[in-house]
Amino acid sequence: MIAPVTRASALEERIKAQAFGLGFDLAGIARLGPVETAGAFDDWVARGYAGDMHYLPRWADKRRDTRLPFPGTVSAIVVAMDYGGRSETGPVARYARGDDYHDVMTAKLDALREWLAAEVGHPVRGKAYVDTGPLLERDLARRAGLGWFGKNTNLVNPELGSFFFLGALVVDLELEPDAPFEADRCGTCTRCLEACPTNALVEPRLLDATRCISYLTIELKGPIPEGLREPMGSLLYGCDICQDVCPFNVKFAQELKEPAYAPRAAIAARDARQLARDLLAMTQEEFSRAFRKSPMKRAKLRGLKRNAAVVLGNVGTTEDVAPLMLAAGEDADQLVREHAAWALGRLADSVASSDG
Ligand code: B12
Ligand code: SF4
Ligand code: SF4
Repeated sequence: MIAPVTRASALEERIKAQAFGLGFDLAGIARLGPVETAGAFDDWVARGYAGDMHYLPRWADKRRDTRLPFPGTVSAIVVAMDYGGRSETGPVARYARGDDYHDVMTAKLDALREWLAAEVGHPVRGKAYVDTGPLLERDLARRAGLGWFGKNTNLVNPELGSFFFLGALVVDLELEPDAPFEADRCGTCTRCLEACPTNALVEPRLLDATRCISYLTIELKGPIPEGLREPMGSLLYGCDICQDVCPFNVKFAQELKEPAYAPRAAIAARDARQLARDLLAMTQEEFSRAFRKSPMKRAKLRGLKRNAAVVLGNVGTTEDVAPLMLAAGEDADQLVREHAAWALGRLADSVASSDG
């Protein structure tokens, strides 16, 4: 008879090989159970750092034990998929330039589950999670050995950096877990904390999301606090700064290989000013067509117009005054009008100071 560990490890190796074949860049296995860092999550919410992301504190109990989101499951196959940290920086964070990673990765994880059922010769109960449920994905990924919690809060892998998405397939099969990633490879480095333009990293591994440009440009539905508009600079959607400066990304960031994440036409080759002007002038129909399947739909057109106005206020020139005046006077949404008026004020100040 074959010893269970030998059988199991052989299956685990085949699962990982299949995951790599599907296009994932890292794969590991974790046993489901109580979440060691659930306290860190609760503290973070209690401090108000989740801001308006009211969906996060929901299902707090399920977040404390990874067996609860899908009862009957006992193991997770945790994967990471690179999105090309070597691509140039720009007004849209790299992760959001192409198709929505939730769709791309969920389809691949569903395919992995089908393959697994055929491989073990019986149906496998389980579910793919890519930001789609009460799972603390970074916690699960560390437990599966994929990396450590960097001081910028991202999961960092020693040979891939951090420009990757995470996902998990929870299953009802007992699988041999990988060793958790125990080391803290940040050492004395604090580059990410120093580089953050809004001081959102209040201490190592503690992010005040209400100050984070990613939150302000994507999740926040209302006005962007005035004091945080100028530090947004030319960032229209998301922010990669605390990852760009990370030595593990400087060294290991990859070229983009997944075609689904390639920038869509509306973004490719547009600089911040051009893209901001395009968005300010866009109708809902044009937006729906240009951003079909894009993660940028999350901010909705009104959120993107708000962000575009801030960007033009920060990096615009006299050429941008006319589109901003149109938005300030005629946009149907008060949110957009107010941000456009702010931007006009900023531009007037900068023209006055360059004249003086
Ligand atoms: C809410 C959310 C956000 C929020 C808040 C981010 C945050 N740092 O908390 C906002 C909108 C700001 C955001 C931004 C981004 N996000 Co986001 N986000 C999430 C989401 C949905 C939940 C994260 C969460 O629960 N945060 C609450 C905090 C407390 O949890 P945590 O950051 O995961 O931290 C855990 C550990 O670090 C640990 N921990 C924390 N502090 C401490 C301290 C000690 C001492 C110890 C031991 C442990 C510990 O415990 C925590 C709980 O397990 C996850 C998907 C998911 N379901 O997990 C994606 C996710 C984290 N985001 C992701 C990405 C790509 C981004 C951005 C890079 C996008 C961008 N370019 O703009 C930025 C990065 C900003 C940053 N510096 O984190 C990826 C991260 C991949 C990776 N390599 O880590 C995820 C996993 C989505 C995915 N499926 O790929 N995001
Ligand atoms: S994503 Fe940008 S704003 Fe948010 S913590 Fe990192 S550097 Fe700061
Ligand atoms: S920049 Fe430095 S401190 Fe921040 S995550 Fe990377 S290694 Fe860690």
